[in-house]
Amino acid sequence: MENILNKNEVTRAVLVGVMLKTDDEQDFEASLQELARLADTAGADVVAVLTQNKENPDARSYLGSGKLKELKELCENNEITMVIFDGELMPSQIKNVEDDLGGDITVIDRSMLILDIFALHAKSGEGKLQVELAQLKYTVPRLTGHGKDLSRLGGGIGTRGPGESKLETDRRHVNRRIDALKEQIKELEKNRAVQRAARDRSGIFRAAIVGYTNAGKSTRLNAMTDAGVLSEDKLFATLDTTTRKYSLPSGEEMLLTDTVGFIRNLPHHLVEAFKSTLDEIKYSDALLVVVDGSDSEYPKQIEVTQKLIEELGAGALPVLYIYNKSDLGTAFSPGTPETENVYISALTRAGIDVLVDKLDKLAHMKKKQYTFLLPNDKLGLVNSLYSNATVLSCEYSENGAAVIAVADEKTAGPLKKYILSEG
Ligand SMILES: Nc1nc2c(ncn2[C@@H]2O[C@H](COP(=O)(O)OP(=O)(O)OP(=O)(O)O)[C@@H](O)[C@H]2O)c(=O)[nH]1
Ligand SMILES: [Mg+2]
Repeated sequence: MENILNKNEVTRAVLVGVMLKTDDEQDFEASLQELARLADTAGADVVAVLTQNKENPDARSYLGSGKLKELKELCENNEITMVIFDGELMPSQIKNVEDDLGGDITVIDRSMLILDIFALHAKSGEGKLQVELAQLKYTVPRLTGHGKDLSRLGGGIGTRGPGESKLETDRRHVNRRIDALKEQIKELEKNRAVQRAARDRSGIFRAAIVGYTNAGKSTRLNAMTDAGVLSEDKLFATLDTTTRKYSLPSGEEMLLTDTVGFIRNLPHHLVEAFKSTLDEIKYSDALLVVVDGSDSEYPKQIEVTQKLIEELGAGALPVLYIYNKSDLGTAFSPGTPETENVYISALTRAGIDVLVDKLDKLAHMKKKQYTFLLPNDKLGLVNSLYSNATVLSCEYSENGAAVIAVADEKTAGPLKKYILSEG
C-alpha cells in the first residue's frame, strides 16, 4: 500500500473522544482540548471533533457501530486523512476502525500522537535514542508477524521516528534494535552518573525545574540564566535537560536544570525510555514546580505533576511551587498554606525577585555550622570538607583535626560521629 501521507500534504484530522462511565466530564473536555493542541503541535489541521458517551469502549472498534458510521460520513464529507482517538486503543481496534473507514484513513491514539511529537522534537543524541526506544516498545505488541499492519509505517504523523533507518518491521529486528538502543542509553547513563558524582562532591545546590508541558519552565530558566533554551507555544518543546549555573544574591552558586514537561496519560513507554533523563529530577536537592497559573486546568496539572514526581522517586524533595504567567491573570485563589508558593511572570519578570529570595533560602535551608573532630586516621576527611563545605577554621592537635565548617546535610551526614557541636 502506498502512503497517503507525505510531508507536503496537509493532514486533516478528526478527533474522537469517548466519555466512559469512569470519566469526569470536565476532565474529558480538558483532555480533548489538550488533544487538539497536541494535534496542532504535530502539524495536523483539526477539522472536527466527534464524541460519544458510552459505559465501556466497544471491544471491536472502541466506538459504537452507530457512531462509527457517523465518523465515516464525517470523514468522507471533509476529506479527512486521519482520525485521532483520545484514549488508548488496542491494535485490533485501530485496525478495525481503519478497515471500516475504508483503509485510506490513518487511525492513531493519544499515545501515538505524543510519541510522534517527541520524535519531531528530539534534538540530542540521547533524546533521539530514547524516543526511538519508546516507539519500538510501543510497536512490538502491534506487530502481527505478517507485516500486514505495518504498511502504514513510514510517513506522516504517528509514524515519524528519529532512527537512522525507518522503523523496522520485523519483530526479530525490532527486538534486536531495542537491545542495542538500551545498551547505548546505558552507556550515556554512565557518563551522566560520572558528572553527577562530580557535582555531588562539589556540594553545589541543585534545583530541577519541573511541571506540566507549556507551563513556562524553559522561559523561566532563560529569564534567570540566559540559557537560550527554545521556548515555544507548543507542547513538549523541551525534551533534553539543560543545566545552568545561577548566582544567588548571597553570592553562592547553584545549578538549575530544565526538564521535559509532563502531561496527563503520558505514555508509559515514554516515561520508561526517558528514565535516565528524568532521573535528573530525583538527584536534585529541590524541585521548582512551574504551574501555568492562568490555566483553569492548573489543579489537574499539579495533580499529574505530583503523581509523576512520586513515580520518579522524587516525592520526598522540598518543593517550591511557582505560579507562572501572572501577567495573564490568575485562574485561582492562592494555594494551600503548607506549600511554598510564589507568583511570577517569566515573561515580564514580575515576581522574580521574590522567587530568587526563596531559592536562596531553599539553598541554605539545610546548611549549618558544625564543629568536627576528625581523628588522626581520618585526616583525609579534612580535604573533603574543604571541597564540599566552607571551612572557617582548622586546627590540628594530638587528638586529630578540629574543623569548624558550614556544611549541608549531605556533607555532614556521613561525618555524624565526628560532630562535636552544631547550630
Ligand atoms: N504570557 C506569558 N507567557 C509565558 C510566560 N512564561 C512562558 N510563557 C509562554 O508559554 C509558552 C511555553 O513556554 P515554555 O517555556 O516553552 O514552556 P515549557 O514549560 O518549557 O514547555 P515544554 O518544554 O513544552 O514542556 C511560550 O509561548 C512562552 O512564551 C509568562 O510568564 N507569561
Ligand atoms: Mg521547555
